[in-house]
Amino acid sequence: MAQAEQTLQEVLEAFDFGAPVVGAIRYGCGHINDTFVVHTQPENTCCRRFILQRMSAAAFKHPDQLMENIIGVTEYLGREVKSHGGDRSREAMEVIRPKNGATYYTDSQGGAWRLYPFVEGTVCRQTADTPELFAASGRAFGRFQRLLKDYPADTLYETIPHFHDTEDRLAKFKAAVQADKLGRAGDCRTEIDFVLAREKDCSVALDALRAGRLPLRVTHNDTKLNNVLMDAETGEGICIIDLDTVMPGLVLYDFGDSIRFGANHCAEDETDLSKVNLDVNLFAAYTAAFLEGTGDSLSNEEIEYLPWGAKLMTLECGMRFLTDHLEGDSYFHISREGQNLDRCRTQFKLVADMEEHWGELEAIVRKYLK
Ligand code: ADP
Ligand code: GN1
Ligand code: MG
Repeated sequence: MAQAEQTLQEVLEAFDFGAPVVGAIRYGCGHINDTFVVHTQPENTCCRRFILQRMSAAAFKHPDQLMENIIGVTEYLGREVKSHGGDRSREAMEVIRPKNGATYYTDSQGGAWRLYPFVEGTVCRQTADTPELFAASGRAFGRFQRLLKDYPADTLYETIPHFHDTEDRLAKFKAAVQADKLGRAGDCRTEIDFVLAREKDCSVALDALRAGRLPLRVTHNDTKLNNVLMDAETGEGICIIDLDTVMPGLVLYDFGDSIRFGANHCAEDETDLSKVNLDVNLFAAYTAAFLEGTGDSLSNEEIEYLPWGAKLMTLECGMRFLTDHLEGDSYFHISREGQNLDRCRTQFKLVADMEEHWGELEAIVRKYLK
């Protein structure tokens, strides 16, 4: 039994669920945290569900700071949603504190656990089957960005330092290749050379930031399709989840990470690379919807850099998967040997596709310049 399961009983007792707990099982497809759905049975109503998560110790060194960020952001979003006449319980996450009043519970093994209400009447998608669905996620992430536009960014802790610092990711990747502690680098020569041929790209967004051409904003930084809950009836994206990496960043990070994950028709770990193709129509649908969500808050330069967001987030994520493969899969959860290398290969195939369609991607975003 995995360690998280072993301590589950202790953790369940640390929270007040308001009704007897009837079960807790693993849930979702996240790569980072250990997520459980908890079922409770109130006396006179139907089952109430909760999301209980053990935060990843490999990813997050300071759960106290992480939770302070999340409480600040969810309370702010809650007020924004209410002031726009929305339903706070469905459109913004809410942290439920443990009985001891802290923001999370530390178990006897040192694991850090938090609790959220389960947002009912929603679905979480793993692939963008239709342009409409993908567009709905884009509107939701764009709106998220706009709602947080006046959030005091300097109060946010950097939960993972250098998270989208692609130059730093490149340096860490090179160190992993150099150390080659498991002797895996020999089998990854093609992928290693793919990165080395694109070293200069890793500085494109950071150079623009340093030159003052792109502003820092409050960004989500992990805008995969499965980090937005869609209304089960209407298909609209209603609640943005997985707020662990809400930090100051560039808007192109949020745009790009969504494209990386969703603008194709395969799983992130697909092994048949002939099936892995960038869908330019999905790119176009997402662009229109994301920019509808952000309203008129973006500058022309931010819009012009959006294709770079797609390419950089995909290249960076591929590098991260490969680094983890070389280092022994200690960061991203895997369910089979070689899965991080497979994930890396899909990302690099998508980068190559983006390069091939670069002119089309630029033409799509150019339509939105003011
Ligand atoms: P990870 O960082 O590991 O990706 P997430 O916070 O994204 O963890 O949660 C994993 C999955 O759990 C999500 O993709 C989603 O399916 C589900 N989930 C998370 N929070 C909620 C919630 N409040 N209501 C319903 N489902 C949720
Ligand atoms: C992780 O937490 P999750 O599964 O939504 C990762 C992202 C990667 C993604 C790749 C905190 O996202 O940065 O892009 O996997 N999150 C963290 O699928 O590292
Ligand atoms: Mg997630």
